[in-house]
Amino acid sequence: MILHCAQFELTLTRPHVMGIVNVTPDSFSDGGHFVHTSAAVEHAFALVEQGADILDVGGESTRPNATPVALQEELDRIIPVIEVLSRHVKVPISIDTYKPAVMVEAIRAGASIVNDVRALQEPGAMQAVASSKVGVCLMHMQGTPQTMQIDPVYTQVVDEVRLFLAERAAACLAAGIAKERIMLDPGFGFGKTRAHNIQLIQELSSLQDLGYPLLVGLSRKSVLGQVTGQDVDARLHASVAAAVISAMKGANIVRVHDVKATVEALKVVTAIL
Ligand code: 7PJ
Repeated sequence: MILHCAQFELTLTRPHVMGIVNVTPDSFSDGGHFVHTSAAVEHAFALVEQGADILDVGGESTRPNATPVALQEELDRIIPVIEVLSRHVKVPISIDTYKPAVMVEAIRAGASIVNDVRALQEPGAMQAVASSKVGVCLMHMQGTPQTMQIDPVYTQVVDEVRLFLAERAAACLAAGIAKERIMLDPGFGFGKTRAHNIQLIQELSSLQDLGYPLLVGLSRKSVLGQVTGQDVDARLHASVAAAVISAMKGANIVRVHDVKATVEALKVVTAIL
């Protein structure tokens, strides 16, 4: 499977690692450490050194209950980082945003992938991606980050996630976005209980027949805390286990904080598979 994102072509014959670069003072993890451009850039360089295949730059936390960030503040955080990275690293830069104006500016600054937790549902978002050549990650979420964890309810979580992702992919195709530019993500922790998250990972393979690369983000998430009893800063081992099982269930890209550990673990997976 090949993913086209701007000038990049990723051959997804082995699981790829997307390293998380937070530029957010209130982020769920690494909060406050990478607020400044230079710190975020240094962190990103380190992740590439550790083997990251993609860098995912985010300026607004989407953790449950996070305060929304104003457009200009989000731009001020991420644009300088993307400008430097796109000139200095050889891997695609992804922008984690749902705001069309941020997508447009990030693409102008050199981003090659739009990673949208709202799956291009904001007015103007679809057009922002369609009028470029960047790749796009469509993620499933029930509700909004402010309310999504209050009481998520599904009749059949896997079927509902699959249907949503299929509909959003179809909308992208209709808007002129080539199939090779699209990847799908069930959205772990976004309006899902522990049981929903576990069932989605158990049945991840069933999303493969949609015909698109699958991206999985479980790194340091609360479901791993629920299973291990560990705080967010002590979920490395759980996160690596989750990345390994995701890859074995068919994930083509895993979105992680801990790149070095994940890259090594996935080399073992690839050698054995
Ligand atoms: C995800 C994301 C995810 C995609 C975040 C966190 C919350 N993008 N952005 N998938 N999670 N595609 O990292 O804990 O799971 S922010």
